[in-house]
Amino acid sequence: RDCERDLSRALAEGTLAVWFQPIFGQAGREVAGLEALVRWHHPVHGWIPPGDLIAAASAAGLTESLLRFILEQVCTMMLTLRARGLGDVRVAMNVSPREMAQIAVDEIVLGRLRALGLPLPMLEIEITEETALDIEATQGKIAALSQAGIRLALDDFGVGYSALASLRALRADRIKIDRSLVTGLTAVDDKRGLVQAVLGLGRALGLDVVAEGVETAEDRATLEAMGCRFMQGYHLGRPAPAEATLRMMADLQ
Ligand code: G
Ligand code: G
Ligand code: MN
Ligand code: NA
Repeated sequence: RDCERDLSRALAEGTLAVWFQPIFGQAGREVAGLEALVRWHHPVHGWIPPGDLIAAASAAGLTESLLRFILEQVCTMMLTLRARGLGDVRVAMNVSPREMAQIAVDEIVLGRLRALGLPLPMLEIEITEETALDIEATQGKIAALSQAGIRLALDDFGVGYSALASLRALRADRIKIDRSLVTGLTAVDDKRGLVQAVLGLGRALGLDVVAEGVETAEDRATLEAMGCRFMQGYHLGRPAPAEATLRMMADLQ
């Protein structure tokens, strides 16, 4: 695709958007966090998947600009939440292995939050095992973020192959169980067994566990009965623009 010029224009004009999906705590009764998800509606090609967007940004030398753009939207959301007395709501941002390896994510993130007077533990960075395994390029940055107080979540947990080692190396605060293990777990014994095992792992290590991909009331009830506190998925709330997300949160209060 020759989206690269369009991407630099979209960055300049701000036509890219960051949407937010709620992460519920207390088994679905309160919004404990929001996950920022980038969205780009290209005038000709339509919705561009985030993975393609990030690849196009890299090819165009715009990786850092894109990260800074997304971070800015995330910071705006954090400032708004604080202004509304919702400073306990954590905001999570995905950082891909390539972004973590290629740019000074630690300096950029810490610099921006400090400049805006935002509490560092209000931001969570979601990384995957792949990032954790690329130790040489990423370990120093991850440690700097974590030591400064930024939270770390290990995303897509349960589909990689050395997940347990990553958890230790990263000192993650949170595990997000990949939705392939969660969606439909009520009817599938081995999914339920795996989710139960990850919940036990979280308890043993003192880590919060989030179940992603909760698509039905039935799966939500099953997860609640299993003692899962944090849930995310289309059944509970879809990704939406900032204003719609804030309205949804106000309606819940
Ligand atoms: O939002 P959606 O379900 O289409 O996301 C698809 C993939 O893109 C997921 O793996 C998600 O983590 C990733 N993604 C979404 N938004 C961002 C972002 O802002 N930055 C990075 N690096 N990845 C993102
Ligand atoms: O890799 P990561 O977990 O960051 O991916 C998040 C992606 O999952 C987002 O693109 C989001 O739109 C999508 N998503 C969120 N909730 C659900 C859900 O309940 N079902 C499905 N199929 N996708 C979901
Ligand atoms: Mn994620
Ligand atoms: Na995930």
